[in-house]
Amino acid sequence: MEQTLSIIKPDAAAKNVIGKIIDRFESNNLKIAAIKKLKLSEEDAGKFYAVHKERPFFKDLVKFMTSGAVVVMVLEGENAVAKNRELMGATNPKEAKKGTIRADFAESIDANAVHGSDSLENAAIEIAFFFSKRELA
Ligand code: IDP
Ligand code: MG
Repeated sequence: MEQTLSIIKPDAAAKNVIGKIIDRFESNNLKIAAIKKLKLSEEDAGKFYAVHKERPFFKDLVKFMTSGAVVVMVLEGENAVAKNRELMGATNPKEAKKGTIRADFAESIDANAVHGSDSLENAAIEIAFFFSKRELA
């Protein structure tokens, strides 16, 4: 059993498709182990995406991620990290496979509907960034 971090980004939350996205996870044997809706501060977003600090799109990414509320979740299940990445589709929705969340709900490479941890190691770091022990009980 694995856990991974998922974020429904501001574009998707604003489009009123939170439930539709959660249904993709639940229909594919991923359980919502923890969940909350919040608005990231600039500091939060900068810390969360610190690995991308040197990338040309970093500033835009922080601006976008703080532009509205997000839904942060811990998904739990067999191969949760890889399964979530598969359900999300490619970073650029134009390259995402048919039927994936990004193909169906995202507009552009910046506003791409969802985040998902890219490894088990990063999943643990990202989960701890957002959730306390009590919330994960
Ligand atoms: P991922 O979300 O599929 O793991 P990453 O490469 O980790 O993709 O990038 C993090 C986020 O940064 C992406 O989801 C996207 O919102 C944004 N991003 C990545 N590459 C670009 C780009 O070339 N232009 C603009 N935004 C980008
Ligand atoms: Mg990534």
